[in-house]
Amino acid sequence: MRIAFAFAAALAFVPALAADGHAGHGSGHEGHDMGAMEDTSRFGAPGDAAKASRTVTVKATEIAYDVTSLEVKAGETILFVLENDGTQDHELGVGDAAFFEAHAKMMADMPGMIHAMPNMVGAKPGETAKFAWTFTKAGTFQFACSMPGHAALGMTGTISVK
Ligand SMILES: [Cu+2]
Repeated sequence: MRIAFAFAAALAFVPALAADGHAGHGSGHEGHDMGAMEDTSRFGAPGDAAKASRTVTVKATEIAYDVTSLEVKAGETILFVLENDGTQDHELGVGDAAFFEAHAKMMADMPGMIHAMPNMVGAKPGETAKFAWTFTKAGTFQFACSMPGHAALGMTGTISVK
């Protein structure tokens, strides 16, 4: 409970800082960050759930995922299912380092925003959310929770596409 309260207090404090930032700076920097997020072609494309070759269920608790690595064949579509078995909101997104770096900045600027992205879902405690993603390129990518601080505490994993 103590951690949850501190977390809520931190979120309540951030909007004032974000408002100052918007007043003092131009929009060029933000535009760059958003661009890095929107270009998901670096790690794949939105998938058709009906054509998924398998379902990967990831359970979220405080503060961990029960899956930490995943191997995928290039061209494969995965149906990701996020099961929130915890007591806080959690997210599951797929991307590369640049995507998560840009998304973390956006989360700090706009706390409490609703995510409507093809490569990411969020779930409240006890809820389940899903999305399908097609991995079009070989490489090492990651999945992570974008709630502030969660990835650093271990809510992240590696996706190896071969
Ligand atoms: Cu989380």
